[in-house]
Amino acid sequence: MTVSDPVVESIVATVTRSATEIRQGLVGRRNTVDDEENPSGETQFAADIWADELLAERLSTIDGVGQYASEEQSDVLECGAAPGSSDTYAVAVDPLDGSSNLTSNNAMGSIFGIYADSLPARGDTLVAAGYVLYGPITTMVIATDETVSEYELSGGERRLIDQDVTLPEDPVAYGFGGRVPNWTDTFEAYAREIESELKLRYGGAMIGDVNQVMTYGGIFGYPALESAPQGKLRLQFEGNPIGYIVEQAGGASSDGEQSLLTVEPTDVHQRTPVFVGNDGLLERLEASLEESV
Ligand code: AHM
Ligand code: MG
Repeated sequence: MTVSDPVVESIVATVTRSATEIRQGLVGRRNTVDDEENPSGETQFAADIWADELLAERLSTIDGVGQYASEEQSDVLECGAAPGSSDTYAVAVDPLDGSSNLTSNNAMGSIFGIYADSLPARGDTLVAAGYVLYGPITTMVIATDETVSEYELSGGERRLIDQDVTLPEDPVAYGFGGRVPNWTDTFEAYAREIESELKLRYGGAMIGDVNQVMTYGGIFGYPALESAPQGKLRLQFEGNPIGYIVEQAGGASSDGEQSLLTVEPTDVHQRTPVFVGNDGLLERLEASLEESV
């Protein structure tokens, strides 16, 4: 199965091919790099820098990709005609999501969003988004405006295993980031309700945790913290692509007040609270955050 837009298909094929190499290249790149921080002020692992260089080189040279941006680089790379004009897109990437899990050898991911507009762009200008999950096997989920599909990746190829991924109606799993003492009172009250209804599944890599929600239904959230009112995750590289994927699969996304896809971006590296999952759970979340405790 191919994606109907040729530029989008090229991007997806390139990520597919690269994912196998990224997975193999993790060996020997689990160390942090002294004095290196990403634009969000976080320590970088050797694998973060390497995966970004590999994807930047390959994605920026695709005809029809006008901008490449990544969580690991301060500046947007201009590499073609301005996105928005003549079938040119901007690609925003989190090359290695959850890379602190390299130390403990747990799941990680790669995330990409393909925007029809110049970065920073609203999530509702995404034409496709996807993620790779490096679990016991490597899988990829791709959302377009037509459908959400899941693939198994092997040897640089992808094999379709589900061409219509939808969130199960009866939610089972939840995972919330940040330390409980740093949560706001309103979010803590909501979390207490949810933990009495659903099963905790939190592994410290958003992609692993979101894939639990995609598989079993439920909610993933990284909320605003008392110490970090904008939360931890980034809108362009994480919030928008995941919000788009979950919404296309029949679920909902929110920054606590509105769909992530309608948030007006001001900066490529801006952070946002991120919530994705079943509609009903997201509605309750937004109602709870409005209340005072
Ligand atoms: P990263 O993309 O720099 O690895 O950071 C994002 C990760 C998410 O995958 C995950 O949900 C979150 O950070 C975990 O943060 P914490 O360690 O605070 O639970
Ligand atoms: Mg990330």
